Amino acid sequence: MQDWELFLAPYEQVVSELKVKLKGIRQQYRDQNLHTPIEFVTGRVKPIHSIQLKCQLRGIPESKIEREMQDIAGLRIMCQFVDDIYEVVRLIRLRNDLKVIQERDYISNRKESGYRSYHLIVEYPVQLIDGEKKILAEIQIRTLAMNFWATIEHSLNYKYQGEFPEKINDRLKNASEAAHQLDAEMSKIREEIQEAQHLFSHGKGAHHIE
Ligand code: 0O2
Repeated sequence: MQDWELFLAPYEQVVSELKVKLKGIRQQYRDQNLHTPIEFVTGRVKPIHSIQLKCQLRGIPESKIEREMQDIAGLRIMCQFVDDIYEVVRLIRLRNDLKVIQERDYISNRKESGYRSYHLIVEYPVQLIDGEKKILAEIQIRTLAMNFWATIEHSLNYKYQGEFPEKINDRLKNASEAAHQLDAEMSKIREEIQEAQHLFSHGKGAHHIE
């Protein structure tokens, strides 16, 4: 690649714009005093050395990076509840400033490692001084518990360079199940609270949550 900085500039632009837009969704819910399905948003442009490494591992020639490497621009949306993830996906699908071109549900189908998240690949038209350019971006949507697991697993993986001993793999999978159970329990607690509030506000008296 002749000039990485120039190549990555539109990706920087896309990450900044999508961050603003996704944070905008959160703000709209807050302004209306509603539960927001988005807790927080982060974004990054893949570092050059990671792009080069992925090219080597997957045999991607530099001329095909733009179409074949779909996560150079990466956004991550953290949610409180699993249901929120599907609500965010619905909101993103409805938008007409981007086009969803691929979806991967690693929540219903968790990865072998124990990884859970919902991935969307979107095509986003960014306006540059020499015209419009369609850029691919990956949006990962996950709960705080999924993020907790993935963040730690990723940093441990880095230390072990992807080669965990079998026992560690099993323990990480168990930890992933524990995070999954925690998500399920939090959703159940929320449902019971909502049910109690509903009964109370409809004049059926106090309801005890057991
Ligand atoms: P980084 O540092 O986050 O950018 P495929 O190879 O076809 O299965 P592909 O193209 O690798 O799919 O995309 P996939 O699996 O849909 O998403 C890849 C990204 O998801 C990773 O990016 C991670 O961010 C995340 N991810 C996927 N699997 C795992 C996992 O087991 N553990 C953790 N912690 N994250 C995972 P990068 O480029 O690997 O890393």
